[in-house]
Amino acid sequence: MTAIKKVLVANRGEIALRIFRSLKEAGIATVAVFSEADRLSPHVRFADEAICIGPPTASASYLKSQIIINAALRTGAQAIHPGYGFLSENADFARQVTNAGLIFIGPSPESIEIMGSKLEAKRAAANFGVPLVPGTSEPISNPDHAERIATEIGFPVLIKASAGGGGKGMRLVEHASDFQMQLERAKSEAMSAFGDDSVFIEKFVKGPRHIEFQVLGDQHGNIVHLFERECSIQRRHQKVIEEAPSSILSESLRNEMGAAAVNAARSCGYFNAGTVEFILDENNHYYFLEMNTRLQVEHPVTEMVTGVDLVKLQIEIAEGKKLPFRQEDLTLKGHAIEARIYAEDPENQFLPDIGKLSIYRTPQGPGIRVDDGFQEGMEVPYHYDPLLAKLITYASDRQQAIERMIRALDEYQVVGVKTTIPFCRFAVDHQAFRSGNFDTAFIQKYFKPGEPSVNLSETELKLVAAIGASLRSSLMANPVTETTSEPEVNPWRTNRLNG
Ligand code: MV4
Repeated sequence: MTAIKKVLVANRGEIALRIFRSLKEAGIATVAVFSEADRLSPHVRFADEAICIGPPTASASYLKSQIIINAALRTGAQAIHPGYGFLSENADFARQVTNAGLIFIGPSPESIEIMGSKLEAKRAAANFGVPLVPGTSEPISNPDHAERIATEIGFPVLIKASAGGGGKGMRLVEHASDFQMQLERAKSEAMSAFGDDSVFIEKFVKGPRHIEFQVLGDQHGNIVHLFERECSIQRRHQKVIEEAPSSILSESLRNEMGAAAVNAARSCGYFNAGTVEFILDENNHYYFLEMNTRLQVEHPVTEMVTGVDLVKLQIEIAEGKKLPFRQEDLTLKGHAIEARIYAEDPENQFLPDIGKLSIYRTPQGPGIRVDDGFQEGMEVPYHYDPLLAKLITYASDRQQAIERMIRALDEYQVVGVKTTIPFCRFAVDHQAFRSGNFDTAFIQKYFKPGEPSVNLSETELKLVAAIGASLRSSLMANPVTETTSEPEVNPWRTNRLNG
């Protein structure tokens, strides 16, 4: 057991702030690292100390493992929290951190390695009785043999890269006649993207739901699950809306899948926080897909419905403490929804929209949590993921959480960059979402880009533009401390889709 007194967070933006908050509550000193583009970012000011680690490009800063480890050693931090993205699922980084005498706040390098290989992950999970999609368990070596197996499984099949994940390096083959060509493409893509051309075949599950289970394990072999998150509302493998619990799971299916998730974690000797990803088919059969060996973007919905601070527990687990609860102590209460607000233009193929946040006001009030990394007046840097904020609403039931989300999205004021706020509003207000009857094809099915998603009146459009322009030129020079007149645009209307 090591009492951690100081932690370096090897990340930026909202997740760095999120981690600092739990560290501060635990009385642990905080160290931020930042690139030259992040000198003025909130995560830098929020930490007790901050160290510049290089130029804006991630590969020259947030991905520089040795520079980050040196920063920890120099500041006397005993541990590094990697957040998500960047170095979080890099087994070599976890190993280097440990070799430098520091604590990696996450799983062991071995667990990261097993789950980083989708084939190894499936093999490990299958050994622990976790259901898999029918498919091959070895990398394809003989193309003709592979085609025979695909035919036995039945088309359509997916060819997946073992080193891929999250939808990267996946190919759909609808007919046997396309198989050889798609196999070649999949292998060459996998080689150039991951330096590893191992691919495998799975039966294609049509219109699945994406359901993932949060797990926590300590270093004494105790593992529990903290129920599921429904993440079916995605666009090109980017999650848009997540919620907990899923409206489709019965109590018994939840318990069964939860036990399977714990077994998947056990199969690779897992400790710390992790996520076990399943797909659920039309007949409510579930299949293990992969395991993410990090804290996830959407972890707040789990925190809301379980009352557990996942980051606090990550730190305690890294210190060697035992889990403070058993499975039977954990219960679900209420319903939480998260909407990811990106600085992207839903009307223009979701291209990142970079600029200054001349107005930035977050919603407030009952059941609202905003995890963001921005303040009014800041520039959205173009070097990183354009996630502005995660807006989480919590209520006693799903219906109320939806109404609250719509209210909060309407209350959100962002001027200066285009955002996915109207798109999120469209999704949560959609009949298919409200009814709970949707799958991973939701956006493909219902969202028609090109149709204006913000339908303001002429007058409103002009006013928004005029206010934006005038604020852009004057706000930073003369910060507004008092308003003398009412804004002429009702902010409660600006994020609406249709009237
Ligand atoms: C699948 C699948 C259907 N059948 N595997 C996409 C992300 C990666 N984790 C695996 N993915 C899928 N794997 C089989 N055998 C459909 C998807 C998939 C998907 C999964 C979860 C959420 C959204 C998705 C969107 C498209 C495809």
